[in-house]
Amino acid sequence: ATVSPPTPVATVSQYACQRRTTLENHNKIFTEAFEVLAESYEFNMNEGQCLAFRRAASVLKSLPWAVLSLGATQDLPCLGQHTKKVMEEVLYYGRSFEVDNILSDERFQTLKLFTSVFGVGPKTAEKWYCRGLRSFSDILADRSIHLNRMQQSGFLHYGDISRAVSKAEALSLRNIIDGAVHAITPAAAVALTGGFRRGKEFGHDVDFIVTTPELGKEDRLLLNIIDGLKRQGLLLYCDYQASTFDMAKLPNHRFKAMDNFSKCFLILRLESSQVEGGLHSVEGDSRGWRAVRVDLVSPPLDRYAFALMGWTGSRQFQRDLRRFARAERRMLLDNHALYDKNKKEFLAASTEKDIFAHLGLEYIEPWQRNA
Ligand code: DGT
Ligand code: MG
Repeated sequence: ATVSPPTPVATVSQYACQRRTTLENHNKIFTEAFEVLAESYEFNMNEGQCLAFRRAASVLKSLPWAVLSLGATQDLPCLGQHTKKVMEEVLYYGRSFEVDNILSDERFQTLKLFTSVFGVGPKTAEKWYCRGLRSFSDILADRSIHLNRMQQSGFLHYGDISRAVSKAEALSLRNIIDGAVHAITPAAAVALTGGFRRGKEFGHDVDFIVTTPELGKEDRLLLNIIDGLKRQGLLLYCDYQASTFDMAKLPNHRFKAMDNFSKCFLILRLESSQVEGGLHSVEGDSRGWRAVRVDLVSPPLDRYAFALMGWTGSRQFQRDLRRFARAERRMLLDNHALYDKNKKEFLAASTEKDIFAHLGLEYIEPWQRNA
């Protein structure tokens, strides 16, 4: 890796979908600081500032060189005054005092701890914090708190699901899902998506897309898979959501909303003996199994490319694809469809390459979408 910008410096796009971002991050010292700030703004419901720091981090992640001076950032997009001030501190002192203050702040630490539980978002965490709760034992001892089913499972399996999932574990899960799917119909297919498709070695969960060539059978397929996993004794938790997909609806460019495909959020039991090289978690291995978070989504086959694109991420890459489509092409993109507002028509796609081509973008490989 080079440590200074090559001359002349190629212009860097403000859109992540016009940059190639591998997992090799030469600017970790800055992007890790930005992530803390983004999270802190997220806890304070300041979406604008949160996104500004995520965008800045994403730009730095795409650089094939390390930033060694503020001067080197002069031509980079998405770096505002605040981000540059943080970079300056990191460059001169090796740390940002603003970030250090956040990291030692009791409210930040508590919200971070609470939101690390499956099923607990920033709002619930805030509510618990305001009641004076500071630890898991505070929460579990408070009789006035009602935990929903998801949160109960979150606490029950906390040790396992807060530990990273390895690629070997993800591949073993693919075999298990594959087996469950093919026991139902040999015509169905399973694809590993999310961070693992982008080449990550570890993830917080494992994401799969399952499809059947028979249109309209998506809900049935997922229910059958769930049933199969249950009969094998592998299902520790299941939140199934039937499809609410409406093919006439225009795509929603806002990223926050989840898509409307049939899906389920699961916690599965993974046996050590099924994973090449054993389980990633030391503690889990002595027990012989571990719990893992798995998401399955089942789009209709004609929407497969859009679903695959959306679920492959990264979040920042997908946000910018949608922003680019709207601002630069007058098109609306989401996990379901692409709509051209000029022509007033939907644009079909059977592969991700079709979607990039409709948008007039160079194709970016999944492993280059780690924005
Ligand atoms: P991980 O699991 O932490 O290693 O990283 P990813 O990239 O697999 O992230 P994950 O599992 O949270 O989500 C997988 C992809 O699904 C993500 O890259 C984008 C998409 N996705 C996740 N949550 C949302 C959401 O709330 N809205 C939308 N539109 N897409 C989402
Ligand atoms: Mg994931």
